[in-house]
Amino acid sequence: MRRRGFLGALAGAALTPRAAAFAQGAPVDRFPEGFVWGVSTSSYQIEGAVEADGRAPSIWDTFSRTPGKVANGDTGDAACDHYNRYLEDVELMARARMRAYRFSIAWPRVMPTGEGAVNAKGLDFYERLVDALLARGIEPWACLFHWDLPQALQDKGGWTNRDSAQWFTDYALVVAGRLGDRVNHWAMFNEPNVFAIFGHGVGTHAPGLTGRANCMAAIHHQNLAQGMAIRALRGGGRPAWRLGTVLSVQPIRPAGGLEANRPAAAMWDALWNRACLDPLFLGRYPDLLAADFEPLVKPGDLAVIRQAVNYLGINYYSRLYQQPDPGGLVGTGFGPPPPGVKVTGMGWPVEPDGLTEQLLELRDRYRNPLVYIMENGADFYDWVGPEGKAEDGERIAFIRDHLRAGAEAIRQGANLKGWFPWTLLDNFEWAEGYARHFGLVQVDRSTMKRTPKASYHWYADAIRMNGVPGY
Ligand code: IFM
Repeated sequence: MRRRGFLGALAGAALTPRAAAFAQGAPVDRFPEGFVWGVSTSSYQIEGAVEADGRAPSIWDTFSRTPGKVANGDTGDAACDHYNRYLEDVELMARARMRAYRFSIAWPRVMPTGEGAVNAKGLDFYERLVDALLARGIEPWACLFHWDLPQALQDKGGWTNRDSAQWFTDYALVVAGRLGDRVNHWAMFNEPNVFAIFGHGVGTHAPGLTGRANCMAAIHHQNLAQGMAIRALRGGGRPAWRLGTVLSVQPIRPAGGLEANRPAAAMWDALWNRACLDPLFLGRYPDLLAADFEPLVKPGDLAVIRQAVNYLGINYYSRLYQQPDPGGLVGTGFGPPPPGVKVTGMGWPVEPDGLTEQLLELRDRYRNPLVYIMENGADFYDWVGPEGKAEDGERIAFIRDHLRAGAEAIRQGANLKGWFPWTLLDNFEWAEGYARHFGLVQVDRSTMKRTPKASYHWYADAIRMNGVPGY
């Protein structure tokens, strides 16, 4: 039903067994037994209800309400109203037989001033959510921080203040203390690198700080917080807990393939990829940034940061192309992708083989950690067809090709154990507001009605087959 178009052209041609399987809709790639099929979201992007039950403002409330910061003046005030509609959203996951859900906890719901007093009603919401997930056979994977820092902590310097590592550790213990009898999978952070770069260096995301020093401080203090929290959770925790973190890792290339752009690519790679991966797995910062981190790193910090995580979540979207830019954060800027490469609505190149490359690099450089794809997806225009179904063939092709790239990496020895597409619902895409659509499910902005897209049904097929269906 969802196979169409060019497959007709295959009719009569001599097919390889692989192409024949594809033409018949059989999975061309199967994943190992026990492969985890899930989906990811984040609190500020979907919850809404920003004033409900004692939640205090986060830096994203402040930022999005500042004129000119977010496209169309959008805010997360309503988002997808998931706070009130979570049962419907859990049902959507259950109907597709998703078996795991990575969501984030909003720190300002749980500890409105960031430290000290705990807001029981905030934790109650996550308890209701976790119970609903478990009742439908979906494993909750909780992420402790996906960018919505309590504004009260930002007023004390936020992640540029070294105390942030202790604030985070205390908060992590509170959340795990309440939910840890039901939640086993914990991610400390989501994309601390991206949060530091755009929120503290470039200034296009909350809290809107700029400059290299702020960016590096935010990176180091999140790294430290991660290490301290993992240590604290291990110390008083449960054996069933699986403690990890989630990083955005993308292969970096010189723009235009030019030799002259190679140093820029190396510098951006040091910042984007290595500044979080290297201290976690190798216990050091990259040489290219040594002078930046030197004033921040206190004796013992690197030993705290280097923790044996149970898993690494990685978010892969595309390769990044770099060239020199004297005005850039570290003297570099984004260059164009190779000519002819398709781009998504965000302008990001579609390069599934970059995922294989990335997974093999983790295999070779960091001793093949256990990896889950915690985000992978695309912003594409979609529409509701005559049958009332949201059609998004480009998204299906995107997910299909990335799943194949993941399967290829597994064949080559990568330790990839699960897949969480980004994302369940069309949501608040940070500085882009609601104009961008990454969801498997459409959300009508005036009624909040959920309409599963073709990609949702296709992904449900992938889960059922434990493989990559034809399309
Ligand atoms: O929406 C974001 C998410 O919050 C973090 N990773 C990238 C996604 C798409 O931009």
